[in-house]
Amino acid sequence: MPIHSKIEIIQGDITTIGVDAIVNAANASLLGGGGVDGAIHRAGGPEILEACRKIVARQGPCTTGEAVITTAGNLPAKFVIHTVGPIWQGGQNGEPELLANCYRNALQLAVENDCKSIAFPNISTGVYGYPKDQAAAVAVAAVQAFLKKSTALERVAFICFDAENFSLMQRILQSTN
Ligand code: AR6
Repeated sequence: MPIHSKIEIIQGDITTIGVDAIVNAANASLLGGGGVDGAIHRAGGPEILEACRKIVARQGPCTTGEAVITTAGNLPAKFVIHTVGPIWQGGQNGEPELLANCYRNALQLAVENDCKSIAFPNISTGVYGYPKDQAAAVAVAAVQAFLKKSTALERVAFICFDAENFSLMQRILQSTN
């Protein structure tokens, strides 16, 4: 299947998406927060937080760009992959590479757990302040590069909560096809 037909852009709420894994834009503590993180824990229930606590007890806080996997609790997805995006600091502090690592590591973890489908939010573009146009370009490039070298995933969806991210993502994806 050509790579471009595996990628789709949807406007909506990631907690409603029935894929094998949804990705959470978490923070280092993995203890929840606002934005998409809050929505995932609210909708998924306490099982997710319990699993996150165990991970932190075992390995300590998550580093930026790292990804870890838990149950999805009550959500329609099977797993939640939690990754920690970079906080935007002007762009000269390795932000693009760190953001690309979030996508790469989440995709790799999905494949290792036999997932065929995965859905991403627009990591770092809320509270963490990453400019949406630049984040969209990094996200699309990282996913396309991964799908070129690994054929295990059949579907990668970007779930854009806001209209601005939705139209930016569509434009960037079209320009690369
Ligand atoms: N489904 C999909 N996307 C959503 C949803 C949803 N239900 N809700 C919000 N978004 P943010 P960050 C979008 O702030 O910038 C948390 O407190 C939102 O429109 O959730 O990576 C964590 O605990 C935006 O485009 O994550 C961290 O402390 C995108 O999700 C911190 O925020 C990301 O916005 C992480 O900041």
